[in-house]
Amino acid sequence: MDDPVAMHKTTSAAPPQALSSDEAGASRVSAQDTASAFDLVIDALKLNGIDTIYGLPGIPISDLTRRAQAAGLRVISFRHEQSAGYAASIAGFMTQRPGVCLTVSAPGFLNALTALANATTNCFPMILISGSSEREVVDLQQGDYEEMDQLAIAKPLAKAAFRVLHAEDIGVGIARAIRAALSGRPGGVYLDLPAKVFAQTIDAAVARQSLIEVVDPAPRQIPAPEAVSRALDLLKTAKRPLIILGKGAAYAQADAEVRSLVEKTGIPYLPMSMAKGILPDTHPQSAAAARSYVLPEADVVMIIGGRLNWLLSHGKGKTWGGNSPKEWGGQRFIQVDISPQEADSNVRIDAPVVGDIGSCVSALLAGIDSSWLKPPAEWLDAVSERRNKNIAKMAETLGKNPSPMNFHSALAVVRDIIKANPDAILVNEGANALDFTRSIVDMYKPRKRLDVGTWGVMGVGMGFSIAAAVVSGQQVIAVEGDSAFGFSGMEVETICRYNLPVCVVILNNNGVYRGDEKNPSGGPDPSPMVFVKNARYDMLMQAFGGAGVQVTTPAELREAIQVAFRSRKPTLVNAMIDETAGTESGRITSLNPTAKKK
Ligand code: OXT
Ligand code: ADP
Ligand code: MG
Repeated sequence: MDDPVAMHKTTSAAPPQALSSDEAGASRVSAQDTASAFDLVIDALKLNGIDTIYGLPGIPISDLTRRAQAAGLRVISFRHEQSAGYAASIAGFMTQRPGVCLTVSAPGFLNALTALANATTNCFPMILISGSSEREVVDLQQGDYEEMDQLAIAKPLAKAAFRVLHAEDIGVGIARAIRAALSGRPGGVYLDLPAKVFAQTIDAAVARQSLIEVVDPAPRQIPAPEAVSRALDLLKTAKRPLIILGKGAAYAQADAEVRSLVEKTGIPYLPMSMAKGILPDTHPQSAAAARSYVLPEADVVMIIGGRLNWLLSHGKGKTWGGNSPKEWGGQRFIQVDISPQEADSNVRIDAPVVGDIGSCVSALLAGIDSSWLKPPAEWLDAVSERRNKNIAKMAETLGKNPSPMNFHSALAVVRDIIKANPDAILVNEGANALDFTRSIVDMYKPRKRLDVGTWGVMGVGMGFSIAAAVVSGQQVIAVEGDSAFGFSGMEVETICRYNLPVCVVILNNNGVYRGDEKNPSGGPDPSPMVFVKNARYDMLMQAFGGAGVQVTTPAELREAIQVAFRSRKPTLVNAMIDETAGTESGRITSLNPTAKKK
């Protein structure tokens, strides 16, 4: 960039008034003698390759959104900050650049905070920038407009949190935020910008000097050679090896290396939900359909970019062949991760390989030559047999056409659609709507499946869909439980406003998990688990000019999605599902306290 800071003639320290886009555009190109804090924020972001802001305007950041748009940044304005935050976080996951979310003070900040915490939990790089109130008034608790000590509140939920008090420090603040979000294990970063900062202007030459273009924000981390040898030595001893790919492996964008490692070793692999598609789910080495067989049976497990958290039953207990929830199944583990603290979090890791996945997998590959012995045929055959059995069972179920339509018959359609459109991005949330989609719909390319992640959080659907469409330009299909959709449903207006190629498919079973529950007291209120029966979510999309279709059969569903994909028009397909088809909490019923008691 020739002139990172657009300079302005500003005679007072008052915040610049709202600019028409003409004025704002002109002010950015003409050489002036001072720069405003707004311009410093915009130019610092641009200088670092950030081209989109996801946010919701208001005091004190409205002008920042206007000026950012005038300066050529894409500003996607949402109806609720939580969706903007989720959008930013998933943009970070998809692009390896921190997604930026911009909000107003206290309530706006808090609305986005769930998304920031979710980003940190999921290792997504994101920066939440919030305007805030006057420091001295906040600190004396004198009741300022939207008063809140935001920095203190953000700290425990973010990977890092910073505040900038002087315009001269904006460049440093944004540079630190970018480095914190991207380096090592990625995460959510909070940047506090009090309204007073926006009122500041500084000398343009000083401003120019203050900006930092972050060099190598996510440095490669090369694993120690002895760690690589230790891992390979352990892998060589395996009779029943297994590779588990987590979403860190998807984030790392080392797709060719990961594929090569899997294929050269010949080891069966299990993709975690958002790692589906790093290799196509139809790959002969995929053990996804033999999950409950391979986990307890494997003797050496190599985890690449995944954690032994609840989704992997903490590496022990029945899932892994232990007799009690705490008992270790006897597996030996290799863990490839950028975080040196991750190993031993749940069970002993015999061979930690610490570094970025690209470097680690390349180093492992360097130690695997043509003399490498493939796993014993006995193991491969046993995995294949189990897998083929489950796939055949699934094919039988998917071949049925029950009336009313159920999860399987509806998702058989989505499965075909993704197969025919492997570049489409699948966003997925719900309970049954999530779990059935994960096992039924095969993914063919990396980073095409975006879902509820580590927290199993509802509400990501529309934010993820919007960012996925904005970042990639690809068609998005969001498969949503009706409850899940409700958390961010108003964002269909945002989808229509930006005319994004998003097709929302609601698997509408009239409730949370199922729609047939009754009030146990016999009173007039409905059960807490159900919604208005046969709700017309499709009309919500129509209200904003999108296409809304209600369907009751797989044939109608197929037609509706195909039309949406052809037209790329915002579409909501309200797919009516048998309200008795779901199970409590989908596949994680056992996590309910009553089930645990039993
Ligand atoms: O090996 P076995 O035999 O076991 O078989 C497995 C695979 O081998 C096999 N499989 C296959 N077979 C054939 N072919 C293929 N291709 C194939 N692939 C796999 O299938 C089985 C299952 O495979 P899977 O899934 O891999 O294995 P398993 O054992 O299930 O894996 C375990 C887990 C833990 C890894 C997995 O289950 C998982 O990833 N689970 C994620 C669960 C999750 O996160 N759920 C979301 C949260 S639930 C709940 O909390 C909800 N809430 C509360 C709430 C939340 N979450 N957030 C907020 C902000 N507020 C409140 C709410 C409100 S869900 C919810 C709404 C629900 O209602 P909706 O209307 O939205 O949704 P519906 O339920 O549809 O009504
Ligand atoms: P999943 O839910 O798919 O199992 P997790 O979110 O639990 O995945 O784990 C992702 C892991 O990937 C984290 O431990 C994180 O430190 C790691 N990770 C993220 N990016 C990289 C990278 N570029 N290189 C190595 N490890 C990474
Ligand atoms: Mg439902």
